[in-house]
Amino acid sequence: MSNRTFTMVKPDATGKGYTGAILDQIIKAGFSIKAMKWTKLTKEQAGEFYAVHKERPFYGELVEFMSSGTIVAAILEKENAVADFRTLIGATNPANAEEGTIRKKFAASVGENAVHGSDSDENAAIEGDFFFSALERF
Ligand code: RTP
Ligand code: MG
Repeated sequence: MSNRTFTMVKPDATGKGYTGAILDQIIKAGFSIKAMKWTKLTKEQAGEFYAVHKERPFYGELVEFMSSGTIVAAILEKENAVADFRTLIGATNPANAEEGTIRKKFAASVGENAVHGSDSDENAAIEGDFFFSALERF
């Protein structure tokens, strides 16, 4: 089991000024930041990042949304990082998310749900490599 995961603060949350509060909750939950950048994806980059969802009905909407504003991408470290981070963010649909989770507090809808969290160790590594070169991480 790896001790790293990858996250993005999504455009809805950066646009509403929630970035600081979300990062604060992540750090207070015991994650340390091993790389971070504030950036904006092109449609092509968002499409490539979410290529696993290409056949899903929401793919077009997802790509539009994820390229619609700035995002904060980060590599996080903690024991049991992938599973613990998904517990911290809560269910994909904020209506189903536990009280106190990041999505419950900051997300508006299933599409615009404030944060991304990797779903496996393998994808955490792939997603971290998508955003960060060896020089940008430690
Ligand atoms: P994420 O990858 O962003 O951490 O979210 P997740 O694992 O909880 O959910 P996933 O199934 O991987 O879906 C990726 C993102 O697509 C959008 N989505 N929209 N309209 C819809 O029904 C729908 N379903 C998913 C969400 O932004 C979701 O986070
Ligand atoms: Mg996912």
